[in-house]
Amino acid sequence: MADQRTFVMIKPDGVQRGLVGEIIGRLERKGLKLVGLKMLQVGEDLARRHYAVHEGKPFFEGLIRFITSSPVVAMAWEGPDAVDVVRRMLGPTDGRQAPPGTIRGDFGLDVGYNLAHASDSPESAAQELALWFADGELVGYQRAVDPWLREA
Ligand code: D4T
Repeated sequence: MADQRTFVMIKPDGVQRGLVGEIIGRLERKGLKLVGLKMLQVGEDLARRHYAVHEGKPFFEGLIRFITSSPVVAMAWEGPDAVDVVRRMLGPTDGRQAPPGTIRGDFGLDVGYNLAHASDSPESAAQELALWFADGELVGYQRAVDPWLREA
């Protein structure tokens, strides 16, 4: 299984609620590798580009207001099947439907305030990583623990 990279963003509610460490800790403990990380206040332009696929939907303007309302934490995570693995760790969009054990299922009660975003396909991961990170902001490195995470 080839490694993939995926884009993950802890949204304003996750930062405000003090869940940055919890969310990062879960992804770390899973064995995924953190290869990029920054905190930023998202501007209108980046917000609209990131959520361009939802433009025109009834929740779009509220979503832009929410994502620009307070800082977020943008990250790149790497691992086998990382896109799918992280989506399943987040759980379904609406925290009320998300099963316990998932990040949204354990911490969320709302469809909009749903703590974190993760890319939904390898193609959107590539697009989103290019949108959120400049060349040279992502790092590649070996971890001493890597041989203990997967059979050679
Ligand atoms: P993101 O993209 O943030 O990881 O969430 P999902 O991939 O799980 O969900 P999505 O693309 O369908 O929705 C994007 C974003 O919009 C918010 N939203 C969504 C909302 O506020 N009201 C709604 O009715 C829907 C469907 C939540 C996530």
